[in-house]
Amino acid sequence: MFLRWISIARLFFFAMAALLLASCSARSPQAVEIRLERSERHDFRIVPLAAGLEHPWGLAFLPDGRILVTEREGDLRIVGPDGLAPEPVGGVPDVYASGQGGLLDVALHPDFAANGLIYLSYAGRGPGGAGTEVVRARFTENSLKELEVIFRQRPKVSGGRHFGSRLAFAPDGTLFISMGDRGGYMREAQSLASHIGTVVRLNDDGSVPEDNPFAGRGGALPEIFSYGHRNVQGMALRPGTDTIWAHEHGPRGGDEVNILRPGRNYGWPAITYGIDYSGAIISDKTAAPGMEQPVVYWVPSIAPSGMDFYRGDEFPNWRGNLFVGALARTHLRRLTLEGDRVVGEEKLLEGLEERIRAVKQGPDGLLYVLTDSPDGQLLRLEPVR
Ligand SMILES: [Ca+2]
Repeated sequence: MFLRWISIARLFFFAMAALLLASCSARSPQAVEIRLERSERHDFRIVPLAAGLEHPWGLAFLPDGRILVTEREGDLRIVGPDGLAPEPVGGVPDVYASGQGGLLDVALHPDFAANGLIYLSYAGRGPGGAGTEVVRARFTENSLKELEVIFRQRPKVSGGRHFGSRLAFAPDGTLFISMGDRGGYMREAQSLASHIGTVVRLNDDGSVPEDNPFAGRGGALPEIFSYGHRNVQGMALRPGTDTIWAHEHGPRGGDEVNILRPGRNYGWPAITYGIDYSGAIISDKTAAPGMEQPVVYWVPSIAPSGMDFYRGDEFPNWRGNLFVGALARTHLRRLTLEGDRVVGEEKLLEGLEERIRAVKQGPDGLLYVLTDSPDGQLLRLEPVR
């Protein structure tokens, strides 16, 4: 009798433990199985590091091995070796979490190990509506201190579309911030009197670099580096150069990868390879004098978000390749480059059927990917040898 009670108690214990595990599974990395993938140049496995992330958007690698992940609704979370920190990072500013707006990218200062500075891009409220902003803060004891907003897109306008926004540091220490045309304001992308539809370049404290292309020119906002952009949600420094590449969403068709050069006009909406969602013609031109052509464009759209160049040792046959996340056609796109030309493309992760929001190489030479959903995941791609 006594033994029977023991076994019933034991059964009860295991049942409760199973229930507890199940209830935790929303944030348990074990919730998703490891998958093996074959591809043209490397076989790899997809290892889930964290699940249950609410529309994760951007990621950054801390020197201690932990990973910062933004969630669009406004939380900044830390993924450690054994999963997520139980509490989000404190001190994150209030964001305009509506439509495509919210907490967007995160980047560490190039000298983070010494100064602890991090940067967040987000949609912020203000007179007129909302606009892309960037805050700089000191990251200490899992909290943000000494917050300082170093950039506010001018003007703020109504609507919840096309905020961009990615952050990228150039080798000279300047910070690039990408934005969008805010949806209903596409004509503004051709104006130098507004930040709408531009990429801006700032010093790390938010001041304007003296050598910015429009600094000192009357009628132009001095922060602007390039303009004529529709909605830039991917930016990365090409290794071995001082040049930042970007991609942007087209309308229906016409997503582009561009090489950002100072003062250049990337054409939106005067030239485009896409048409309006309604089928209406936005422009009958795909090229015009004084406007840049993309390195590559996609019709139909793949809805690109996040990008990085592979420069590590773990996937030697991917070295120099450009990786782009695709939201609409749910894959990770690998582009082979020769010089500035795209000579090959391959779709990875199609079997996941997940929108890919971000991709970044980690300091360990592995590739990290965020999936965009209310139950988003942080995945790591590891080579199978
Ligand atoms: Ca263009």
